[in-house]
Amino acid sequence: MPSIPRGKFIVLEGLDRSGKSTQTALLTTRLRAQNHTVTHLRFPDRTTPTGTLISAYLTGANQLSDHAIHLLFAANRWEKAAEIEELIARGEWVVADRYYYSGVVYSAAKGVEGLGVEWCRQVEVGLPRPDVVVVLDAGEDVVEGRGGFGEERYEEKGLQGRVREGFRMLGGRGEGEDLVWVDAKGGVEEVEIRVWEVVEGAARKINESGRGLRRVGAW
Ligand code: NYM
Ligand code: MG
Repeated sequence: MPSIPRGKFIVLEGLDRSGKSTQTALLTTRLRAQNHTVTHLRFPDRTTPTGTLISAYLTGANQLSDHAIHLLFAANRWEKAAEIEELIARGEWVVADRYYYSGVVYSAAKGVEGLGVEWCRQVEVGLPRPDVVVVLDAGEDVVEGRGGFGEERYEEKGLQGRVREGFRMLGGRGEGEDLVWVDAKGGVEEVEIRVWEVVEGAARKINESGRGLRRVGAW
């Protein structure tokens, strides 16, 4: 009898208000309808102790140094690392709304001395590496016009533009082949179909190759 294929680790990335929450929810629903067991994660996970601090920082309720908040975001992922590996090994799927790519590019987009991409990425090395990262591509001109934009720290057009450039830069460096851009400007259903094509293709390749889950490597 063939053994059960391992689970898949899928990440959706993009600017604020690019539709990640909607699309991760739709993807999760679709996978469950196909009888997969799916854990839907969201980073930052605001429910844990580190997440509470992060949330207060984002809403402006507390102040933290740029390095300290960067490390909290990373810690908030490391809290979930072992769980992700266990779920995948058991044949289950993990769908995450943001991951370390946001961690690197948002912090680096601040332009703070000593907080460049290499420094920022170092604390992410060793985390479970996603099988595919779908980057929902809607530019800063699009997202700034969407409802709710500007409510939290970082939701500012100039920074979002630098974040978008940051995602492009990650696509051209080590493990950049994991990132796949999907046009996120159309309707929800249109975008969902595009996301699904990417995810289905990635899953098929993994099942064919039998490749295991990897870890984020150093640059
Ligand atoms: N963000 C998110 C970071 O700055 N670093 C990270 O590691 C992660 C995961 O937090 N503006 C930023 C991006 C968002 C903000 O995320 C909150 P969301 O998905 O808008 O709740
Ligand atoms: Mg947001």
